[in-house]
Amino acid sequence: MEIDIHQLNMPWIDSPFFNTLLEEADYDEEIKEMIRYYAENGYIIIDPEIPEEMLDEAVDALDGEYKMEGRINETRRVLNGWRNHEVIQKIAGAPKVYDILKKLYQREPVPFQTLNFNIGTEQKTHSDSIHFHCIPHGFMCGVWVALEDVKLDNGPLHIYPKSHKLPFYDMSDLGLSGSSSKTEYELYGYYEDFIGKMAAASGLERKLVEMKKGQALIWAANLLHGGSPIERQGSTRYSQVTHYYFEDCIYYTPLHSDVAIGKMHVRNMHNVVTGEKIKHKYLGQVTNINNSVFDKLKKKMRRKGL
Ligand SMILES: O=C(O)CCC(=O)C(=O)O
Ligand SMILES: [Fe+2]
Repeated sequence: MEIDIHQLNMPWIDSPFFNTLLEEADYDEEIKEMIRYYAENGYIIIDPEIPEEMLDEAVDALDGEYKMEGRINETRRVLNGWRNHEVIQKIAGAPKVYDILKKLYQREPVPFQTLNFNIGTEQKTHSDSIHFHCIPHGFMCGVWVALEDVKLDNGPLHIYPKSHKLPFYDMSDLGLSGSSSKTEYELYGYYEDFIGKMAAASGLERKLVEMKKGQALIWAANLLHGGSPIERQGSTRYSQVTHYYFEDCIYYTPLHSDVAIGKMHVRNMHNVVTGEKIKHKYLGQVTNINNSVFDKLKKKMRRKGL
């Protein structure tokens, strides 16, 4: 029996045969270099070729959202603004971004969530995989678009280059039961504390990322990142993050799961560009995996008025 290294069920950037696969690929050297850089460092900065008017239109749309009573919660973020603003949907579906993501992952991108901000998030270091994991692993990335210049003083992103190669830490690795969460973020503080200490112990460099208006940063699923402190009081940091999965996976949230005992919070999502419901697939077959764990959690939260 012989396995075909071209048919493995994993992102090619994570394949043990990546060098051979890339060498064989029909791309010019510049594109190969971009893919190699991403595979090695877990991020790249690109020009997503989004017209300037579109960036400005998104800022105006956000100003409208932030003025609306009851729309924004204490996290100060606009969640899934694509439902109300075509421009957010267009940024998520930027052709150049799709083109690059297809090259990086060799599968069709599936944008499933947008987040917009008007100021820095100051979010602690984390890997998106704790929220957005999948089987097979690794078919997820974030695309962060600067809607204005981001400097060192208005809460830039920080990243740990190469940290995507660290192990993925599940809640059970921390001695915690994700599916026992009584609220959405009950255990998240423990996770953040662990990741902060783990990142420092890793010896990896923490890098602040300055970006020009219109540039985008793509990070791989497990890359450690967060928002840095806002040093200039009152400064804005308009931005859009679109989170993408790729086709042909089961998508779930480890923060609320205990996979080893069959408790998996699978995600109920829509493609933010097409509006279609996203199907879960296992080895090419659509699977109607149920979401009972999270449904119970939501019911519990509702009962408690949370
Ligand atoms: O914009 C930021 O500061 C961080 C956002 C982030 O981590 C995310 O959306 O996954
Ligand atoms: Fe994140």
